[in-house]
Amino acid sequence: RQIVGELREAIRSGQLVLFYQPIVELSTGRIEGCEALVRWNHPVHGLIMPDQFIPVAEATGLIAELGRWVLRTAVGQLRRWRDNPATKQHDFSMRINVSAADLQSLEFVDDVGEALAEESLAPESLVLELTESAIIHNNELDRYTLASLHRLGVGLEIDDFGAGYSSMGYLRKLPVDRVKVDRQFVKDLGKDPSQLGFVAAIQEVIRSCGLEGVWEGIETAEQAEALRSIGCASGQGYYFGRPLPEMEFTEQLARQV
Ligand code: G
Ligand code: G
Ligand code: NA
Ligand code: MN
Repeated sequence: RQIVGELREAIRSGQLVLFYQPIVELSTGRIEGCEALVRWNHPVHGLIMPDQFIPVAEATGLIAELGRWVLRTAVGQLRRWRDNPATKQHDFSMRINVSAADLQSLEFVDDVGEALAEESLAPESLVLELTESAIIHNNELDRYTLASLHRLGVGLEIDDFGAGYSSMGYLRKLPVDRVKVDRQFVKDLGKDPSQLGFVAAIQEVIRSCGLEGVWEGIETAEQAEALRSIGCASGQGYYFGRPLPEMEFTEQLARQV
């Protein structure tokens, strides 16, 4: 279809942009990282959201090229923030979304290693967000890629935890460090009193697996405070900041340091 050709051209001609959303340490409110979220700045249609073109990229194999662009751009951005006196912070980390197809590619691990080396960044400064569905088919190649990424030292995070029908067994088996809990669980905090107990139980499952929880979809001060009160470490959501273009996010970072 026409959109495939347009998207290929978009990647090559610089029409894709990354927006950045803060991830915050709940106990202090400090920005500890950001998630890079891709948008397509289309010359005619304006800003197109990823749910409109990521599935197309995945279905056509363009996702590998798109993923490489995201990786390079995000890592380059992190280097610029590290070099900028207004935004230097040592343990600030970049999170990128990785699709199932990336794990199926043997070059992916090398791409990640090279991108970090070229910008002289420590592997821990990059966290890869993997959806449950990406990990869950759990074949030989996925396991091999995950183990190699783990050995490389980049952070590995399960995204949208609890959204699908997957089992919890893999939390103990996969070499991941963090779990980002699907935003549906935060939505009812502050409305339904029994929800806090439920969320605390999820938090306990994550903690007992030796993992850190990241809570997304935080939109109010009450939700942030409720999560903090039960010991949740990190949060993300409109309450702390929307996904922003480079310049605006840089200003948000600079205000904080
Ligand atoms: O950006 P938005 O807030 O609309 O993101 C919607 C979804 O699009 C995200 O949850 C994520 O799954 C997907 N997405 C966003 N950016 C990327 C990206 O760079 N790569 C991949 N594979 N998916 C992305
Ligand atoms: O986990 P995932 O990659 O799907 O998360 C990113 C998506 O979540 C993006 O589409 C982003 O715009 C959206 N998002 C981020 N914070 C919030 C929030 O507080 N509320 C809602 N409804 N969506 C959010
Ligand atoms: Na994500
Ligand atoms: Mn999510």
